This record gives sequence, structure tokens and C-alpha cells, in this order.
Amino acid sequence: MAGEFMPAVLDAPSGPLTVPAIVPGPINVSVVVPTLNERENIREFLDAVNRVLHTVIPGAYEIIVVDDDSPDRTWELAAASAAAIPALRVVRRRSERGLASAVIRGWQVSRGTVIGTINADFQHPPELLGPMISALEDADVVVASRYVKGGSVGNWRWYRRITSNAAQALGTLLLPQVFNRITDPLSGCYLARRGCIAGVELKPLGYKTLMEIVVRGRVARIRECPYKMRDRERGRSKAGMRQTLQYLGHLWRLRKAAR
Ligand SMILES: Nc1nc2c(ncn2[C@@H]2O[C@H](COP(=O)(O)OP(=O)(O)O)[C@@H](O)[C@H]2O)c(=O)[nH]1
Ligand SMILES: [Mg+2]
Repeated sequence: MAGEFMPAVLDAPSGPLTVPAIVPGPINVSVVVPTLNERENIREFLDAVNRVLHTVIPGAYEIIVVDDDSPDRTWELAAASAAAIPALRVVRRRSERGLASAVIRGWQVSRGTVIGTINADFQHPPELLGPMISALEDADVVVASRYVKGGSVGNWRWYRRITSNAAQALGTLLLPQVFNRITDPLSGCYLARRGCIAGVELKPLGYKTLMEIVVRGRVARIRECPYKMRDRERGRSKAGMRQTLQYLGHLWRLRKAAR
């Protein structure tokens, strides 16, 4: 590839899933985008997120893709976007798998005083990051929620709604201190002040990170921003039975930790 611009692709950190404290610098917000086989979405998605962040906080953000060594080489395509998006960094993780730990690995290499995450499949509208950043002014955590006024789950089929409602009901039963504080604790899009979790060892299992932060972190004020969840138009969902079982295990683990 002589002469071709190919930015460095970083390795993922290893060891405990603890996000370090930092000396505040020029970066205010670090948005982690976890990916697994998102080749069909990633370039357009990174452009969209970059456009939004550049408008609201120019020069004060970074976007970190954490790709689990996707067979479709999402990491490579993402890295090619870095030529046009200087705020972009790409981690190719080969040593571990799973959505929740990927997000935390991204925060470990991040430099923002605010950390956050959003999915790469456009199911969370990238424009939402603007109001979420504003809402953080008087909050520690800002959650993109489908269940506050103005939000919706979109075109979900009946079985998807039932599964989601069951997951929510079980969460309320096992982890009321989280599920009674947030309307959408299973949201995959939120921002948090780094101080909420700096130095705290996180121990997620599977897909969900927000409830991990609320139980183990130091979170006083939570705000929610409504959004209408979009359908996935390209690529495929990676959620399945394994993730459902991991969710149950994760709830149980957090219940014990919260006692
Ligand atoms: N790094 C990493 N990302 C993942 C993994 N599983 C899913 N993702 C990403 O996490 C986001 C949400 O996943 P998705 O499959 O759309 O879940 P769903 O929205 O619940 O159906 C997308 O950006 C995926 O590419 C994983 O095991 N590792
Ligand atoms: Mg999705």
C-alpha cells in the first residue's frame, strides 16, 4: 500500500475494565461506536456523527470506533474515513469479544471529560447527540430514551415488543434502583461524565452498559432525551439468544453487587 494514506489502527487495552481519570484537555466529548460487521453503515454513519459534533462542539470531540475484528473488515473501512475525519480513532480488538466490553475498551483509550456511546446502524439518530450534549449541563448522565414523551420504538413487530417489555419487567423486579430511575435503562445511546466511573472496575456481561454505570458508578443526576428508534436499513442485528441469556446473568450479577 505504498503511498496510500492508511492511519494507524490501535490495539485494544487489556486488563481490568476500569476507565482511568484524566487531566482535562481540549476534548470534551468522546463518543464510542462499537461495531461488528457494519461495513454497509460505517462510512456514512461516521460522516453523519462527525457532522453533528463538528456543528455543536467543533474541535472538542473525538469519535472512537471499537471493532471486534469484524470478518467484513469494518475496522479497515473505518480507518479509511480518518483521512477526512481527524477526530476519528479506530480500535481493532482481537483479544476479546462482546458489545459491552468493547464500549468500555473505547472509553479506556478516550480523552474526553464526557464519555458516551451510540450504535453504528442509524437506529439512534446521530442528530440526537446535539440535544444530549446540551442536557448534560445539569446532569451526570444523559440517556437517549424511547419511553419519554416524544420517543418511540418505531416499527417493532409484536414479538420484539414483547421481548423488550419482558426484559424491562424483569429488570424492574431485579434491579429497581436502576429501572425506577430511568425509563430506558437498556438504551445503547447515552453520555456520562467521566467522573461517574473513573477508577471504578466495571464487570459487564453481554450487551448492556448503562445499568452497569448506574449501579457501580457515582451517578447523581440523570436526564433523558426522547428519540424515535429507527429501523435498521443495512446490515444485520447481532442480538440473539446468547445476548438474552447474558442479559439475565448480568442483571443477577448487578443485583448482588448492589446489595
Ligand atoms: N465491538 C462490538 N460491537 C458489537 C457487537 N455486537 C453488536 N455490536 C455493535 O453494537 C451496535 C448494536 O448492535 P445491534 O446488532 O444493532 O443490536 P440491536 O440493535 O439490539 O439489534 C451496532 O453498532 C453493532 O455493530 C460485538 O460483539 N462487538
Ligand atoms: Mg441495532
